[in-house]
Amino acid sequence: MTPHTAEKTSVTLLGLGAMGTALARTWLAAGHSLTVWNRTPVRAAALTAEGARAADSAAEAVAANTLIVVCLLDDSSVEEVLSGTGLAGKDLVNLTTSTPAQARARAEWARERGARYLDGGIMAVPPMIGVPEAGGYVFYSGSPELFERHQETLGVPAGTAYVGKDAGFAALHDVALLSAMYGMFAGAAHAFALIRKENIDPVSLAPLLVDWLVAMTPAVHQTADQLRSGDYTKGVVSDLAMQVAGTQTFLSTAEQQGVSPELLSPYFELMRRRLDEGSGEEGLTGVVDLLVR
Ligand code: FVH
Repeated sequence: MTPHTAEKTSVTLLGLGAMGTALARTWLAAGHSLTVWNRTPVRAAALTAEGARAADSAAEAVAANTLIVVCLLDDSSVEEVLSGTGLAGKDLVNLTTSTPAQARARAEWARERGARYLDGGIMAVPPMIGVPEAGGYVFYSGSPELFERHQETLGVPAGTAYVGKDAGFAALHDVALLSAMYGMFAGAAHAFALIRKENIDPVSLAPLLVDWLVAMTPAVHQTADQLRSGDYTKGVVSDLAMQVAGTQTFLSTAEQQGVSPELLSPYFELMRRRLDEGSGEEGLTGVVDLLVR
């Protein structure tokens, strides 16, 4: 059994990068006994001053507690670090960003070594950790029993969202949300590029951009509803035929402003392809099907 201090689960944390250090501080502040290990030992020094115990090796850190949290750079560093440790009987929670396939393989790898496994996808940057009002949370998937057993401890650094038994689902949700974020940032980059050579203060454009993006994002619910029902014309206000006709205005404006259309063009090409399939009365949902190979 994992030892407890005042009913709080003791935690072992492997990996003290920016994220690992932020996680560690929240468990220490909440009164959890914490054993840490990092490849570069100096990163543990500040935490030992705050009450953590620094192990001399990953194997020693894993031996110290039942709950083992891993937050390393990537999946190959996880394998490297855990390979020499005794995982039998351990509750392994892997918060390292990975692909769904890597997460599923790591779950099987852990099972073969006698460990229970939960995978996590962190929807936060380090300053959001331990700050509930910042809205950060972590997707978890894998063993439901493990999630239930450790939900309280895992909820100390950030909110928790369990998304299923399939160990790959946390990574899949993580990557899906971050991919959408990059699309949004790409759009904002194009918008700023359009005004870059004009006498328009980017700081004055920023709140306009934010408000517009916030006003538009509820359309995601309509997309989801259409994907579920299969009716891509349901509730459409701005149809694809109109939107494709409008793309020329965006491309001409980019050209006139001396801005590359390379971020917009791939999306516009997909809209055109869907229109050419005879889907002019739909909105933009059909693009999803064009992407799925
Ligand atoms: N920081 C962020 O904004 C994002 C937010 C969302 C989630 N990510 C993921 O969290 C994982 C850890 O990220 P991090 O920010 O802590 O990353 P670094 O500060 O670069 O620290 C990396 C740690 O990994 C250790 N490490 C790397 N390679 C190895 C290895 N081969 N063997 C053992 N340890 C290794 C590194 O150790 P050291 O360089 O200090 O010796 C750090 O502890 C990550 O998956 C993000 O995608 C963060």
